[in-house]
Amino acid sequence: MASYTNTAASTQLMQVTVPQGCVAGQMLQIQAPSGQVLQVQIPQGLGPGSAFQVQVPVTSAQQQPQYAHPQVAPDPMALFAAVDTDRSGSISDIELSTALSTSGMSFARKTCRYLIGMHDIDRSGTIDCNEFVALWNYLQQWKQCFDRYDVDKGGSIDSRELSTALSQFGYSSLGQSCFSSIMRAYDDDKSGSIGLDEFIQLNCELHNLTTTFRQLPTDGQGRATITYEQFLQMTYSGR
Ligand SMILES: [Ca+2]
Ligand SMILES: [Ca+2]
Ligand SMILES: [Ca+2]
Repeated sequence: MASYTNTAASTQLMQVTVPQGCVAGQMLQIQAPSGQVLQVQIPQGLGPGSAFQVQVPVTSAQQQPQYAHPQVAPDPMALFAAVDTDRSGSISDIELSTALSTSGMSFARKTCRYLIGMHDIDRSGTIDCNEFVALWNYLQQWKQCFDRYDVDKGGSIDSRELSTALSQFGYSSLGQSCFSSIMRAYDDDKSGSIGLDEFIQLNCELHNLTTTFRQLPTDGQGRATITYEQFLQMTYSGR
């Protein structure tokens, strides 16, 4: 399934073939030559049998630099119990924010609400223990993906790192001004770079908007003619 090309002393390109039954945007688990298990997102426009390349570490996990955040992830069940202090069996967006910050991840309330909406299976407006475990696993996959593109290990994704990430996710045709607009739109705290919460929100919404656009009839060169109403509808439904 994989072949390798050396690009630098510590990383190399690994070719990944999309397995049957998988679709663009889905996360795949791959094993790097270093033995590390990584999560990669299938780029837009690719289906089963298509191949794409990802940059992977060649050094072993033991030789990797230490990250700012703890490497030993806490048990999500214990974390849930610690945050659900009134033992109601569910946690709100504020409590989710606390749970994440306890484990070294500072998440904006907006992203906490977004994550709750995505994992609130019974539509109660809050997250129960089972929903939290699913949410936690989802976050861990994004954290691994984020760390891979945070090349300087500074804990945030700068414009160069984001450009590499989006290009490898299949958004290679974005012009500079479009790219800058996206970066500005998701840099909620105006830090000039993209944090993990901003990175998740950016990728989920960009994926949804792209999927919505691809459903429109196009002229074969990626151009679609849409009405004002269609434009508003696709923008808001994709967020
Ligand atoms: Ca719920
Ligand atoms: Ca960085
Ligand atoms: Ca930011």
